[in-house]
Amino acid sequence: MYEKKVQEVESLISHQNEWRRKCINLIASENVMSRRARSQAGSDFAHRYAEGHPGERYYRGTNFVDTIESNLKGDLKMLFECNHCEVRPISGTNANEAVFSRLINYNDVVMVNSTPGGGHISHHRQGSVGKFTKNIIDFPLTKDGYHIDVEKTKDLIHRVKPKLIVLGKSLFLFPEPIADLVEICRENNIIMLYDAAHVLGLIAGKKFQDPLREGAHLITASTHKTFFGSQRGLILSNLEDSFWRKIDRGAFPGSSSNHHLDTLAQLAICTYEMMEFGSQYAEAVIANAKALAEALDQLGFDVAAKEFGYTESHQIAVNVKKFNGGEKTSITLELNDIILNMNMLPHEALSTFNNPEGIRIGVQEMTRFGMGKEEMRRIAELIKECIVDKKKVKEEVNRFRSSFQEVKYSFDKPNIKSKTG
Ligand code: DSN
Repeated sequence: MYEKKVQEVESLISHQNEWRRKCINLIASENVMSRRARSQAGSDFAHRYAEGHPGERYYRGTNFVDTIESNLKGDLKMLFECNHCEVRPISGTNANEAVFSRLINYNDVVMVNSTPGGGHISHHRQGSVGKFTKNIIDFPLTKDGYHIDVEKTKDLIHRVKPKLIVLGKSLFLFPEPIADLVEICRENNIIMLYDAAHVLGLIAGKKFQDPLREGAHLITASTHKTFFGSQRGLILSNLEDSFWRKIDRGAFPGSSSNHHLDTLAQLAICTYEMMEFGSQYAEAVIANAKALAEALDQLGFDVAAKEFGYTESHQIAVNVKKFNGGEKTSITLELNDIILNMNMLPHEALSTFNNPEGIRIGVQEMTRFGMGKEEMRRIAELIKECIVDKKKVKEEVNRFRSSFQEVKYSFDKPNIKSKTG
């Protein structure tokens, strides 16, 4: 009786696979895995448990995953040049929760990036930080809205005495002022956490700031935006062992029990791809983001932060108020197989969240499919034809995308078709 339901799910999956191969995906928080990483989904590890650490599990039968996990941790420590690495959080928010739950006591003051200023939902009142304290204070921003105002932040720190400051965000165009805030954090015993979810691959490729070297105490991240996947979380640190033990207990048993072993094995494959290709990839991503921003600007779009060169990451922010706002624009683009999200911009009030003035664009996925600056200029034209000229560009989008099907910056052998695409 329920087999039809199974067929329906199978059919939806197959439609998704087929459709997304034809789309230009510009969602800044996504990426694709290589065929070799993707094809490991559903291994026997998908059925298993491995609570605890390699070599000290609560279950038997974990020899193979123990080897993968301990090698992966060692290699991630090498990649990010740190003493501690936690790979068990199953998402970036889960990694944040592991840290927040061990560091924030009731009524502690925590400073974060505001939602319009780009801050992630897990940093806020309604998200993970809000479970532990309601004393959440936003960083003051400079006039352009895309940078923290360091002097005003220092004044505020003296007044509100935070226990923790959380740098890093979801609308993330420029590096954070870690080095400028290190001294004041040291003097006031403030813990500095850097949420690197969006820029982890750029950091791994050594093309963005290096948070631990600049003085952050902890990095949390998801592993599938500018990093190559799979969809999981990480915590990295150079802090002393006694402090790290708290974070370790936050990850397990604090915020997870089993940690999804098949995606762990995929993360290992993706990490080795990043170690091999991360530098070239990160360079191409940033060059592409700048090229797309410049092309959109030249075509009449109101691209944010022009005076700062638009971006130093994989992202661009565009104010589309004159095209009826972010919601309408993103829907029109989706109807033409260009996928991105509406986004609040720094000057907007929280009440605009349903139809903010902005859209956020990320180039990391199309870069992974091998696109370069020339293709970025073509994407800008397609967006302009769709939004300004009100033309239907879906067929042209599909035709253009058909030449970019192989996942580059990987050990995949070209021209071998996979079942899942
Ligand atoms: N909310 C996601 C984003 O930045 O798109 C991350 O969790």
